[in-house]
Amino acid sequence: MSTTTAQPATIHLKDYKEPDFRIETVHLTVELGEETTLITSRLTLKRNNAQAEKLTLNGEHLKLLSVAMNDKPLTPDKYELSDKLLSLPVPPSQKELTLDIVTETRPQDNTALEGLYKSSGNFCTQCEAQGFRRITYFLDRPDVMAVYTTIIIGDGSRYPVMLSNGNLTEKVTLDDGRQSVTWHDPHPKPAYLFALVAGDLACVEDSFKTRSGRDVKLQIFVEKGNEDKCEHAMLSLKKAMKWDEEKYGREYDLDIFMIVAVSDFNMGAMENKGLNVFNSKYVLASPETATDADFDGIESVIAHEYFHNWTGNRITCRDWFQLTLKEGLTVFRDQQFSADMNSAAVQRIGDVQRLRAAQFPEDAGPLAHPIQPQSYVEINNFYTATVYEKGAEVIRMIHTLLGEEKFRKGMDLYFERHDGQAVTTEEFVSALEDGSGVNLTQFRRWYITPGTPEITVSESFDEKRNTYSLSFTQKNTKAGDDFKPLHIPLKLGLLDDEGKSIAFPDGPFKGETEAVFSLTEETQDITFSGLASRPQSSLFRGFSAPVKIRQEMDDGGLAFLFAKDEDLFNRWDAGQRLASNILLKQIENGTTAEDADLPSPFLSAFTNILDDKNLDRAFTASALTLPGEQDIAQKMQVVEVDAIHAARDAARRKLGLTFEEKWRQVYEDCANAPSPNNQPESSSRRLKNTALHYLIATGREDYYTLAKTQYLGSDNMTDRVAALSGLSDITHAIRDEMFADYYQKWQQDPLIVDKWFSLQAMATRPTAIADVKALMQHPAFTLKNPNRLRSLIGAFASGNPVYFHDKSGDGYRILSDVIAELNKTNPQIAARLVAPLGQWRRYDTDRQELMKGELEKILNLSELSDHVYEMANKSLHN
Ligand code: B3K
Ligand code: ZN
Repeated sequence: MSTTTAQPATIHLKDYKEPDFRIETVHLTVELGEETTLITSRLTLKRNNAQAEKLTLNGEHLKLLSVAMNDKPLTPDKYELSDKLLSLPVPPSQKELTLDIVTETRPQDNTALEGLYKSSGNFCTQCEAQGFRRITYFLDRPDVMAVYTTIIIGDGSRYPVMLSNGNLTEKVTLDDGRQSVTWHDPHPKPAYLFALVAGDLACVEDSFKTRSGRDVKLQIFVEKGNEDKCEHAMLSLKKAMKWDEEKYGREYDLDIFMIVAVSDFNMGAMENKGLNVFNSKYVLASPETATDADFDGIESVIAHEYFHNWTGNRITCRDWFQLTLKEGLTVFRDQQFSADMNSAAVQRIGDVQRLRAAQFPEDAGPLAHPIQPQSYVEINNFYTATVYEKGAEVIRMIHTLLGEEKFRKGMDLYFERHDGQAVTTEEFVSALEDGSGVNLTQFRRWYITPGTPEITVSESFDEKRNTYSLSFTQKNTKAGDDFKPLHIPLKLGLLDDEGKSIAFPDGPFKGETEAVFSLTEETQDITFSGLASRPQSSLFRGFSAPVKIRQEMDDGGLAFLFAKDEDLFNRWDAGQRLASNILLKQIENGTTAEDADLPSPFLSAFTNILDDKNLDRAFTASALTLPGEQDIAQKMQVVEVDAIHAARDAARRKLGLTFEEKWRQVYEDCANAPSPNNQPESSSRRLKNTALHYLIATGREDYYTLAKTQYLGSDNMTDRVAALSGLSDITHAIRDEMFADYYQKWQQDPLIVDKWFSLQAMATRPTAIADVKALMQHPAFTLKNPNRLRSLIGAFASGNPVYFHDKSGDGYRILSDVIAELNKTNPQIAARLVAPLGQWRRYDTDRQELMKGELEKILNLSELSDHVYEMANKSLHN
């Protein structure tokens, strides 16, 4: 903690220096206790800088009991100790040394959930990014990679399961009756990948035979009673292991792979070597208790953490500025995996929805940063949508530019060249370049340029010459004065009047119907000759670059693409653009769909999709869902939350009423008839529930009853939650009855109760603010559990724009009061909640003042954590 007077230091990439010493081996002995836990560490070090005269180790929130160098105890006058560092003089003549350090911690009091802490009575750790320094004094930086041996000692009846990284080498009972287990991890690793778990946990076991024939033991540890909710996680793990072998040639490298599910966890999961620790939300599932979306989330997070074994663990980051090296790449890999396991188009739509919802606003606001940030105060604030999601788009663009085969060659070279190293994004790009033979010089700018590029497109058709020209201009308001055009892959197709693909009549892609062009200039034209008539272009297919497209296209053109484009992503996107345009026009005119019919090109394309029985039902559901309120907000100069909500709501009601019969039919078909073309049942549920929501939007009570019948009669959580969410916005006895019933039935299961909080937090009914305040007083609410906190406060601030931005300012106050509380106990989570207030420039002046007022209040808190300081300060002043 720092006070508001002393501003925390900013760390710059340009100041990176190699470590003065390297740690070769670590022998840790962790004696677990109910009061204090004792950590004895023996390190062997080698000098790396001939001149260095002292060795400085990181350590925070620790009680130092003793230090010995080369087996000689050091008295306190022989070292310097501050609240963050321990410095020991080492004469330059000394090339090697050993250190023995004994520290004490109190894991049960650790509410920050970093380092060693307790969750539901079990010990666990979280060391990324800088948690290891809360366990012992260390060179806590990713370019220091050591071989670890860990001995865990404790009460074997309380903590029969004791785990760490690598392989179990010994398990004995000591003379004093305590249990002692020893783990050895042969792979050198940075401290952030260290993990330790101890508790009375149940284990679900399976195995996987690698392609070279080795048997790997797979274990998932959960709190007792949850053993029956691990099947999907285990299956996902096996699929991921196989996929990584087939797609990237990557095999697992230890004899055992363990996953532990814990209930108190700051993020989704953590890829510790051989011992992944997971938020239980991303492990536990059965159809009874988890929704289809939960199942998808588990599949992708399990895969993500597993894939880190190669992209992150065997090849790690040189420093934290390189975070996207492992995160962007691994998100790209998990997206590829999920696309291969499920519908690729639906997966891509979801990827882009997440990017636009979280990353685009970040990139347009005060917290904008390049995927490789150049400076930070608190690294934990940089686990952002930009580093992850935009980082994944950057890798995807490399993949698009190189093509599958050359991309694989580049990746093979990357693995071969850098296995066992801590590297930079530059080394990654060089390997991809060398392996593929494709020049990526200009492409590198993506790594250092903040902001979402805007591409203005204009087109012309010369009837005399039969040429069609597209002109593209790049702009990026966040890039500042030194704006330089980026290398942007443009996947493009041309359609004829009927919507059929046209083969390119000339040029480098002659004869093909789809190709990737490179936009590299600030303004650039692409011309096609030999076309009989003006084609309809389909640009940035599959979202081939993370850009905003400014293209004048009338309703007819968008409706045409919405109805016909063979690229399903672009088909969906055209529908979203069209619907946004319609709603924005209404908002501008002060009308809603209650006043006038929706335009007929939109309605006929909508009908077209509604009637098309060959489409994947999950795709149909996405295509028939209007853009979210926040998507529409992004297209407005000054966001009008109430008008957006009213316009969207009225359009939903209109679509409900206009197609009421069809929705009923769709509902019936999806509920009863099997899905066509082997689509998964989840696709049918998704479309069925889309239909249900449109029926409810009609306002007819019959459909409230239908929702209740679905809720009561259903055997799965997807349908139950969909029925509840369909009714969550209304004020009606059926709604209250169902919410009460749900809590009553599921109150014992925290993950299910989280959904109950979220649905109410996001409900847009006039009592919303009072509802949220009342829920904060509910006995099941606590600030201590990150999932519970996110389910109420996170969901309200990010998922209920109308009431979070209520004119009274009450919504903002709820958030800043919670931030103030959490600043003391869990600064990492507190800092993550600041971003919605940082969007103040997007709102009217009254709201701006209110939001800024809350940010100022936060900055004036006494004992402001560095985490919250950085986020609030940038939000207010950048
Ligand atoms: N690498 C972790 C995230 C750690 C976050 C630290 N604040 C999970 C992941 O991205 O896989
Ligand atoms: Zn990751």
